[in-house]
Amino acid sequence: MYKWSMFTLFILACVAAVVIFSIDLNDRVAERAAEEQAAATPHLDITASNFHFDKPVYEVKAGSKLKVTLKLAEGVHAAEIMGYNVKLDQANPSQEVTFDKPGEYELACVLVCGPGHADMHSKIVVK
Ligand SMILES: [Cu+2]
Repeated sequence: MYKWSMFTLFILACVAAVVIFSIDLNDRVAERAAEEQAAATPHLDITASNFHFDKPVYEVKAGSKLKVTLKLAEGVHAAEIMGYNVKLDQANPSQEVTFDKPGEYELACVLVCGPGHADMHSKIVVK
């Protein structure tokens, strides 16, 4: 009787282990699929440092829909693309934008971040 109980307990433990492993595996597969989809989404990354953006000019194709993301490499900044109603900061670093109006738009830091704040400007060129 004791051997039979131990055998049953062993089988139940094995089944539980397989179920737990398969649930964890499904979660990891779903996470990986979400990461791959995010990486495949066209994007425009803007990196801010004290007291400039990483490029003087960002060119985007007219009509493109991009996930625009503000990355902070140094200091705390916020960015606005004038004429496109795009405001990015630490709390809201990404926004999907459809660049449907060709032209040149000012990208500026809109958070007083230090002595070089007034010079933190770049351009977004939509063409
Ligand atoms: Cu600033």
